[in-house]
Amino acid sequence: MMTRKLIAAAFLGFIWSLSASAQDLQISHAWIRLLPEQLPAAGYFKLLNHSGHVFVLVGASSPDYARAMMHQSMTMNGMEEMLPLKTIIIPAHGQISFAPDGDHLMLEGAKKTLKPGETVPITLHFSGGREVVIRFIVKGPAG
Ligand SMILES: [Cu+2]
Repeated sequence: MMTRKLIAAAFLGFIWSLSASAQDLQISHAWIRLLPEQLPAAGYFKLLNHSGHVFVLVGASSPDYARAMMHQSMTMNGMEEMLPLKTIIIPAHGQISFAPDGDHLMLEGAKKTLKPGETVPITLHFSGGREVVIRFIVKGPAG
């Protein structure tokens, strides 16, 4: 009897934390910069963590692109380099931003022709299996 109550309480707590998590993450300024020819597009956004726990971003995906990778831009020996990012930690009550010349989502293999003004759904994957889907607005090369 006691055990069953504990399991029920744990289960409800699990459900609560899942639903609370989705509201705890606030994503804004989500946009994609298209580049000419077959060049990959770049995805940018701001993510605020309103919760008291750490979130770990582990990847991204989109039905409109074959691949969505997390990259970091940096200058090494005067050359622009991009390094893959495996995980990004968002501290409790912290924030991260993917912005031009910094971290970005590298979107390769567009599955259809996208035009400025359209939106593209991108799923952000967090450790623990949590996912958040955001619609990114498509902009031209000038941003
Ligand atoms: Cu890149």
